[in-house]
Amino acid sequence: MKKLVRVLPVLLLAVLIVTAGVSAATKVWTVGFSQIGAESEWRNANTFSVCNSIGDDPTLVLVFSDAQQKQENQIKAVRSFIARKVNVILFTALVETGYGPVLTEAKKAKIPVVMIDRDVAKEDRGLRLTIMGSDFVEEGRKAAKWLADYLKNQSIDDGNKPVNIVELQGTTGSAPAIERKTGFEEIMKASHANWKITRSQTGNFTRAEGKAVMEAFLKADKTIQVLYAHNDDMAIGAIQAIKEAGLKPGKDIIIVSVDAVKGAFVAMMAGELNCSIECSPLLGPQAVQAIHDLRAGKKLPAKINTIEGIFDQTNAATAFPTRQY
Ligand code: GYE
Repeated sequence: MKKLVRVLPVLLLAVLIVTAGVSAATKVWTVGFSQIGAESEWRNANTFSVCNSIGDDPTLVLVFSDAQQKQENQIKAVRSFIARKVNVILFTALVETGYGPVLTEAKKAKIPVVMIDRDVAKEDRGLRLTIMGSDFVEEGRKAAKWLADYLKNQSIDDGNKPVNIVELQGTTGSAPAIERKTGFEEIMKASHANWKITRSQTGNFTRAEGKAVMEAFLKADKTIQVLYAHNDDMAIGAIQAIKEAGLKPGKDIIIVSVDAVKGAFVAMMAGELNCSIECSPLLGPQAVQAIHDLRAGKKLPAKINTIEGIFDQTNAATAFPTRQY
């Protein structure tokens, strides 16, 4: 009897917790997700991760919109989410600027906007609740630092002779293109005065444009030593162009890129890509966590960072079997 008296409050508490869980769980939330397109392996993995994580959650209903690389489509999508009175908006900004008015509309409608991946411009950041994703400036720094070590170890850079670098930029005006350039140049200016970015053009984060731009670079310039590509897809396109020009990618031209998608691992294992800085697209689980926290009335941190690594030809084969994207 004594034992039962002791056990009863515990049981009661357990019942209370379970009921609270059920009632909170039954409060279904509608989530609007405005994605920018399907330009790269990274983007497809990101769409898959976010849509699946929401789809697997019985307490969430997803309204998905693919903007097909057009800002006006994104603005329309966010307006339709507002008209539908969704509970929360997940949003990736194609480019940084131009979303102020539509974000103001969401704010007026009291719908929280959680940025995933690409942020909006500084002046509009007060209109969204938080941003989750990678530190693109840091990725640019990591690329430059990796390159510095590699060039030194291979006795290619003596610190005096010029090192000629070409750059394939991501979508003009997008956060990762701006910030990956900034981070790389920061290290270059601080410690490698002899490095020169001799050509720099956008390849819009796609294989096809990466290839086309690299072809043009190679035709115009026989002195290219390094390619810095803002993503793997453009690097993979460029590798094709380099081969077609009769050169050896990864040897005649050293290539550093960002994302660490499976295609990059294949290229590294073939000796054709030298390094890829990881940028994880697997933001679905943390997006769902943030929505749960919001629904529970918790305050979200101003920035939710992802943890990432660096891969090159020394560790690509070991890491490859466990890669999820
Ligand atoms: O690096 C690129 C994609 O915004 C971080 O967009 C993302 C970038 C990614 O197309 O592959």
